[in-house]
Amino acid sequence: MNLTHTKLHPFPHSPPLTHPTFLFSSRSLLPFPRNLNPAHVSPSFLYKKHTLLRYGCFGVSRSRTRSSISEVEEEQKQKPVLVKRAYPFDEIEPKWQRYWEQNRTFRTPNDVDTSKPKFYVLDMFPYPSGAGLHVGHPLGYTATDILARFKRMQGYNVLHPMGWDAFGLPAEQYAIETGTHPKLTTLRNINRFRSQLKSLGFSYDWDREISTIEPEYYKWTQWIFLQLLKRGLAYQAEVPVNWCPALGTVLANEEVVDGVSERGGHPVIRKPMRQWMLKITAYADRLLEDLDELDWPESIKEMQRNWIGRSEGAEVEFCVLDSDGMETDMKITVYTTRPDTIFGATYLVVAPEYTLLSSIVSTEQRESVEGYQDIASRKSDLERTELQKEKTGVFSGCYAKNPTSGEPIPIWVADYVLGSYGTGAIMAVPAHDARDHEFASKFNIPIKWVVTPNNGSCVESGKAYSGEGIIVNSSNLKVGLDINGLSSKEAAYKVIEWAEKVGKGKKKVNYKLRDWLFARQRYWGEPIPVIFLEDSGESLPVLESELPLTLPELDDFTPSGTGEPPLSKAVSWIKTIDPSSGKPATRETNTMPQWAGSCWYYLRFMDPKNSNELVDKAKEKYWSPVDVYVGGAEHAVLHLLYSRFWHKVLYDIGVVSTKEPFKCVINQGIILGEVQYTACKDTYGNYISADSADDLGEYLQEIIPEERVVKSGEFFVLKDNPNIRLIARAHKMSKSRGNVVNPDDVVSEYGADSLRLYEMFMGPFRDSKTWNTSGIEGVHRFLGRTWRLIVGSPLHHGAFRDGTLVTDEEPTTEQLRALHKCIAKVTEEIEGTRFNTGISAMMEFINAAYKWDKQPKAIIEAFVLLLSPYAPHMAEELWSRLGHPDSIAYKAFPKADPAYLKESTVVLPVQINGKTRGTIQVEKGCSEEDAFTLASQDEKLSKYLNGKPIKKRIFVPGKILNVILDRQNVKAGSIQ
Ligand code: ANZ
Repeated sequence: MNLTHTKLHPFPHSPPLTHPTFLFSSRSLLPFPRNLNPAHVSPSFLYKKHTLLRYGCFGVSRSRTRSSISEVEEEQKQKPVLVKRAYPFDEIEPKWQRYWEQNRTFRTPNDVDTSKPKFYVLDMFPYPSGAGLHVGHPLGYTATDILARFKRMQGYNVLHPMGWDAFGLPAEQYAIETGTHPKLTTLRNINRFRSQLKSLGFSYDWDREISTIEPEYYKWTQWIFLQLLKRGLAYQAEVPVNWCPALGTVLANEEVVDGVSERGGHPVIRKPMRQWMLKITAYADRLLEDLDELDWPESIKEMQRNWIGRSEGAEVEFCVLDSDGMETDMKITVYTTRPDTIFGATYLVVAPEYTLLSSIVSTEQRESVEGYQDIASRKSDLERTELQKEKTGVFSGCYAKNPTSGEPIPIWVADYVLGSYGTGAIMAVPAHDARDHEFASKFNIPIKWVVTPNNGSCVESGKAYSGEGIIVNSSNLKVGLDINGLSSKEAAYKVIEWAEKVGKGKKKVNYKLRDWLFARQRYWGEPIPVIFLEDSGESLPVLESELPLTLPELDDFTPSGTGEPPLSKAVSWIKTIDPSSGKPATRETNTMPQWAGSCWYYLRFMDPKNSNELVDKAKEKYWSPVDVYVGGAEHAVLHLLYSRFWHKVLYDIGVVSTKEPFKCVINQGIILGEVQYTACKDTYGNYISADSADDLGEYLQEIIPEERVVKSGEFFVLKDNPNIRLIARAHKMSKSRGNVVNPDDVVSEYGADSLRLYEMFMGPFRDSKTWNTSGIEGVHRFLGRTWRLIVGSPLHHGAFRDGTLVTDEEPTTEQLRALHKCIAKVTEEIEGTRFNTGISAMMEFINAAYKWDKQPKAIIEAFVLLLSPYAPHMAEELWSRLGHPDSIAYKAFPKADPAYLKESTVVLPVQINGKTRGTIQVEKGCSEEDAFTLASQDEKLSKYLNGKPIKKRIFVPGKILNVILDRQNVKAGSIQ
């Protein structure tokens, strides 16, 4: 079904739905399950079934589309400015940013006093894209900035740097399209990013700024490569790459979509090419083991474990038979994690790219096998191994002998087996592996049961039983193996023991982790420092003294068309001489992948200008490891794994002193766009409630502006018709959806402090959250209230007075209590990275302070210190108005005094003649007399006490007041 059909379109005069006003992709057309409530499912799912209204029909909507952005902007220009500035942030913020810059306030000196504790807090440095910062960036950056400022105030030496991961594909693609040198584009983008970051008041040490594209930086990236090469950890191999014949270039995985090039839609094939590889697999065990020590989110650690994918099993040899069924010299070695199931192996499968395949395949089957190999070469590994995908394969025309049962079994070729894993061949056990079962059922291959579930439960018919259990049908005394009756574990052990004894196999550990393909056929990357002798082709490392090997200038960045990288066009650069032999040589023209520069940048920040060493030993020892590393969950595997690998190599060669680079990693959540409300309509254009839309079959959707929506219980409904339930959903911000919020706009409307505070206040730091403009107005008002409390209301002409309203009076106990409660909470919440609840505590404090007649300086100063990591511009301004000539950034963070944290009052039960008649609230140290007076004044208790003769009073301080009345003098009936 095509979403652009007009059959059900209620607006006959509207143009067909073909322009990009659609909100959702129409790629898949899944049926809409009846039991799903549309109010609870993702609209991308909903849109698989129904038609959309075009944007023009939506009325006023927050949703913008590319074609309508200008209309909406025009409309917004005409709107009156709704938000009145709550305080003069537009004067304060540039003033303090200038101050910090001029005074280099956040510079971490090279020679810090190392007797003080250190705190290294790092953001995943950004790729400076042409789009500039989006509001997702400041989320992590504000959190790290709060931590950095907080720790500085606690007396730590803080390292809080920023830099640029600046090599990358978009700049190169732009260069190809426009001829603009990627360096120009990248530097322009860096300048924009830097000024945007400065406008948010982040306390980076800009003296330490680094960029991966600068030769002084990539000199050391190249140096690390040479160390890897020296240790055999970098090597060359023929590896299949995505080759696009029409574009004449190799494509990165992200440039290939469904087997065709993203640009132009040309077919892409997998073609072996000479590549540089890094032997990360040599570190697989250490990368796995050391994960346990790290204070990282469990989910990332698990993803890394899965990526490394350690599995224990066995390699077993199967002898290939000739056409007469006799054993040949040829063997196929399979890798299996279930040697216990070997008697059930009724066929073998080899991958289409299996190297021995051409010598196995029979003459009759050769053509179909080669045809199959060709088709498989166009598929990615992911496509091939997708479980749901229908299995395909061809018979090789040849058989092998199952070494345990002695039976001949067919050898098939199928792409669900990958050449790059294990041995590229498997023994297929269709009774106990789902993929094998599906394959065997399709091609009528026998299925032999060899495992029964332990608990005797039935096995679902028509399906594989993949669990462990008790072994059956598995004995052949001719080969000396009987595993019947054993558990899967015992049987596996025994099969391995048998295979080792008869020389047919061995125990084997395998990893999913592959060596890292470390070459790109691109211009905009670090040159690989290797030369090739012209006569022998031998590869030699460039001398360390010749580094950096700088990227030559090029005017033409287009691919060469032959698969040779663009650097092959730098003819004079390529030609060189081997300094040791004087022989002519040529340079490597591949460049390093984008991951390279980001693998070790955290080390360079410790010593960014060192031209003799990657990092000075003493500095590294002091600053390592990174204490807190904040970034997006999308880097959970590759970046973090690659840098851990390089770090371990650097550890082995004595460059770094710690086994791991990042002690604690935190992923900030994603910020979704504003919630969008959608109503369902039947084909006549009548609204229908979202919960019943499902029954209709096809239906339409209309975006409803927020003004027409109210909340009713858990749901959102139309204001003028509460029976109509709406779909409420927030979407990832994207240009095409038109829901991107630009931080620059927020800064100019509300100020950087409001943006910082809002991003922290939106919700728990690690969770996904939705942007909400009224939320930012809320925190902006809070800052305004804080300002007015301390500085006073605006004067009649709108400006604010100089100085503050604080007084020199001694604070009251109540004020001290409110302050210290706030200090304790803010401190605890920053330490626990629960920034949102820290802000709530400050809001509570300000509410309490508004009830006081006077604002004692001692209280307000401490509060301003608390506020400063969050809203540094306002805090600096208030701090200076409070009479301090220098920055607040290094002033001691207040400490909570436990004396003020204890609850000051207790609830005291009051008994009269042994019966509890009520309670009174008293100060903790309250005397018997005061307690009695309070009880006599209490509305409920007074009627028992007033005017009554008292015989005795028993008072246990803080616990109870018991009053015994003189009964003889009490008139009957007056008390019970
Ligand atoms: C026989 C068998 C019987 C298997 C059974 C599984 C269940 P992991 O844990 O991922 O290492 N395999 C081996 N090499 C393969 C390749 N190159 N491509 C696709 N599959 C491959 O999985 C190892 C299991 O995956 C191996 O154990 C093998 O199938 C399959 F009841 O061997 B098994």
